[in-house]
Amino acid sequence: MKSRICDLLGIQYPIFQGGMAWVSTAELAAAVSNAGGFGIIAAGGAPADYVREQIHKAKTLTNKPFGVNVMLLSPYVEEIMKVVCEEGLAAITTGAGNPAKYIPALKEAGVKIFPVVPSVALAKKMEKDGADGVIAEGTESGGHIGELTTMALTPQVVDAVSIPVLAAGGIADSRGVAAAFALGAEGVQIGTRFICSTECTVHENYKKAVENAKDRDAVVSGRGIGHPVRSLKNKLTKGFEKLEAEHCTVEQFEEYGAGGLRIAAVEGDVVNGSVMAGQIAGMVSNIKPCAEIIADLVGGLPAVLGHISEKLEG
Ligand code: TUI
Repeated sequence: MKSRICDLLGIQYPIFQGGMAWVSTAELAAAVSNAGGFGIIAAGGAPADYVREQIHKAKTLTNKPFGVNVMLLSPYVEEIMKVVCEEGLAAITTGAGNPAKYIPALKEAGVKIFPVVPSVALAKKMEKDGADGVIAEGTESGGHIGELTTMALTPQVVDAVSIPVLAAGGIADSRGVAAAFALGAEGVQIGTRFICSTECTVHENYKKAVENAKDRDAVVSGRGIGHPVRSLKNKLTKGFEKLEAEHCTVEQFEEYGAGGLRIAAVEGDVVNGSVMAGQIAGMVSNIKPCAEIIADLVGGLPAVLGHISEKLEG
């Protein structure tokens, strides 16, 4: 399992760990990088000092390359971009917006950039602006999502750009990895599977909720107000449903959900909090060390390829 992404970053496998706010801490990122993937610390909505501390912590836990995910709706984006440049990170990923204006400074500092793109148009723009690769993230993903599925978005992005494409959304085993490569991707980004890892520091209740989730439990709230977020069905998502049915304002919706992710991830209140997870949560039913998760993803590929050639070549 090799691609241009491995050479760009000096990593063994082109497997990015999703930058999940309140979930993707230094411990998780370091464990993924130590296992040959690319671990990513999520900046989420946290201040730049937190991000710097997390980077320093990860540097004590691994000597492999790792990155930071910058959520572009954060009020601290400018300072966080300065921190990632000063710390000489290998790469960042971005989400929830267009990072074009930060690309020149990142390039100057030697930090590679992989924006998450929900559309072909943004993928093309990112290539033109100097991105090193793009992450085609399908609506199967957890958290803040776009409209298109991984299956439809990935090959369209692959056809539109020459830089490497990673596929994300709905991938948690070797079948998903092989499918992503079949669509032309040269790497994958995996979030939900890594929530249920030994090294993930999220509250145990959050891990259990993902482990116990079934196929239709990861639902979307906020589509009606133009801010779709996927999380596990609970009292909070039922409240969102009610608010949307009553044609609430964006402000009312945001006020109801404020702080929900921290309540679930840190306090472990998975009834009233926001348990962001992707549709593939239904297939995640155990907790394993990151090294084992990655060994399974890679080690399972020959059997998947055997199945494909047996069924397709007769
Ligand atoms: O960013 C994510 N997923 C996230 S961010 C997040 S933090 C949060 N917490 C509470 C409420 C809202 C957010 C939780 N999950 N994924 C990457 C992603 N990026 N998904 C969609 C996009 C995206 C959307 C529009 C990327 C670019 C974009 O561009 C618009 C434009 O300006 O062209």
